[in-house]
Amino acid sequence: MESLAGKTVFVAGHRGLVGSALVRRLESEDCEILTATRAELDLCDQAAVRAWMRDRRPDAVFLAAAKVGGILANATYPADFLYENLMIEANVIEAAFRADVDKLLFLGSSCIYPKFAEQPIVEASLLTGPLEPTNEWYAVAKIAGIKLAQAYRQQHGRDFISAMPTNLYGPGDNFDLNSSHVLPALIRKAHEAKRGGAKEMVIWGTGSPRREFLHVDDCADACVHLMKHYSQAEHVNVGSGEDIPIYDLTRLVCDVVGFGGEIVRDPTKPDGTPRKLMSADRLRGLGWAPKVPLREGIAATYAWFREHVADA
Ligand code: GFB
Repeated sequence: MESLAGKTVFVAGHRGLVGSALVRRLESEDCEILTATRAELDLCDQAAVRAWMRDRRPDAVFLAAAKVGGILANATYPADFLYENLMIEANVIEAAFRADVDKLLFLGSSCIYPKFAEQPIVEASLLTGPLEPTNEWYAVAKIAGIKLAQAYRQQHGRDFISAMPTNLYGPGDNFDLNSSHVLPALIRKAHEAKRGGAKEMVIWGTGSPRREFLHVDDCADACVHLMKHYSQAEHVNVGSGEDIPIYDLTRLVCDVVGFGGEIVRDPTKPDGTPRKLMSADRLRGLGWAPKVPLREGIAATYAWFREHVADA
């Protein structure tokens, strides 16, 4: 699938962070974009997904629908994270097979890798060691998704591929302090501390874990690149190639937001995996590189937060 022009493309999960970025990105591809809200199509309902896919018969599918959340949400709702993600990916991948979809891209997550994987993490590290306990439920579901795509490729010759994005951020993110990932949480905390004239803001854990961040528009661009140019069984890491300690990230966010108070650590909250920097070599070898620098991406996301959340 060298071009998406004239194709019908289903973005599953188009209201989420990645799905909405995919829709923005696909608008310049001259394709017909199919979407379905949760009210129109429950992706956990096998019969409904089969019927929807049979009736629409898309040429390509981006499987960006998932139950997602930050470290606390993952640790608090293990059943939801495992069950919902297994159901969504099993239903969409199997229905895509039945409806003769030409190409499908499944989106996973960097948490599929072992907790103490050698850094930077190469794709071949999958299933070489124990997972990080705070998100093993989500990780197991995402590993099953990779294997499903590979199984349909092997047994039925389908061009189903997988991309593993690192920690993503950008417009449309979840800024709820209990369920969000770290970057939107820090933006909200710094903003509210500044607005409220607070002397300090609290971050979870020790601040020493390192994370890699990628703007979601870069992720969407990488996914379209893979859809057009990649057709192999092995999943592909999608990252920026750089990581940063959470404490330093907090200082960067505070600088962008304009909060000059103290940063206080809360060690009663989990750190999660100490580091998860993915190797970017494979994707770079396929001719793709990110465009959005971290500071610029944070500033744009802060502007979006102010307009759509804080001041809305
Ligand atoms: O982004 P995050 O929630 O998830 O947390 P993971 C990253 C790091 O930031 C952890 C710290 O060490 C947190 O303790 N942190 C500091 C905070 N302050 C905060 C805060 O206010 N909110 C949050 N949320 N974190 C997730 C997985 O892991 O990464 C998912 O649970 C998924 O399954 C996702 O894989 C990409 O990076 O630890």
